[in-house]
Amino acid sequence: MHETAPIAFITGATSGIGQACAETFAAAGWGLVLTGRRRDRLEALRQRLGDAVPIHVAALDVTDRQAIERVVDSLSAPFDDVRLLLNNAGLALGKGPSQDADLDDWHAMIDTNIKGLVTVTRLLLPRLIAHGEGATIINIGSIAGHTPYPGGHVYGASKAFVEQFSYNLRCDVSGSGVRVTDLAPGMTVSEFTEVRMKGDRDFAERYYAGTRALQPVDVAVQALHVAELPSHVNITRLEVTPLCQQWSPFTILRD
Ligand code: NDP
Ligand code: 8X3
Repeated sequence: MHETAPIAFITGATSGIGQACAETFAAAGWGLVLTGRRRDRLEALRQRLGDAVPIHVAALDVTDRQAIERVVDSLSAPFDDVRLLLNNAGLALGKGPSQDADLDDWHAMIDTNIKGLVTVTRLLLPRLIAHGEGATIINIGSIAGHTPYPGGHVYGASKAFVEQFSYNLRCDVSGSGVRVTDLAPGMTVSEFTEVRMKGDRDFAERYYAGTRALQPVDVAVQALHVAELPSHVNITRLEVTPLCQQWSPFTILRD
């Protein structure tokens, strides 16, 4: 089984959606390259999943171009034959208005959600193209890339970038067999809100309280579905929200 396992390279595998993808893909027989900054969590995943499927872990900060180059260059068989790149690492920082935002937060979101994603993609593209038919890039976007909201500023804009980059990338790899999908979740219970609110766990608990938000595994099964579709099928964008999350009408300011 190990010899034939398709390989998924996952960024941000240490928590939330990325971790659920690691678990879901392992259960489906995929071999995994698991990355993220928290090495202890990567090791724990390797311990837990490594008996069933081949697992390679690499501590990786996607804002560090040289580190990505090192990780990609050091992949050896079977992990060098990447069938799926799951660009999941990402974060929001802050939810106040733009005029109060910390510029360092804005830059960190751009460095991670945009520059990190394009760097990992560019460096792994030759391997995906070499894999050919059936290879897939899933970029984790967000409903925030389509739907503006107060405090969404750079986070939402970074996810709009992810969507358009996915489409443009798909044009360029046309004919190579590589598929590209923008997988755009809505509200999902993870460490996302705690990170956004700089460790304010009470805020995060209140935010999810009384909802039936998506669980990370709900997104992971969508990713597995996209990756295991017949090789001639490309889902361009897949938006998934919990039933409890809905649009609002425009807000009208009156005199
Ligand atoms: P979590 O905070 O639970 O997970 C974020 C993951 O990204 C962690 O594994 C973290 O790993 C990793 N990460 C963050 N910064 C970096 C970095 N510089 N280098 C490498 N890895 C990094 O949040 P989610 O699971 O919810 O978020 C995953 C993705 O889903 C993100 O792109 C997010 O924008 C998106 N998303 C989330 C939604 C939600 O409601 N939760 C909805 C829509 C989209 P580590 O800290 O170990 O590096
Ligand atoms: C995260 C979803 O609505 O909190 O991408 O911005 S939202």
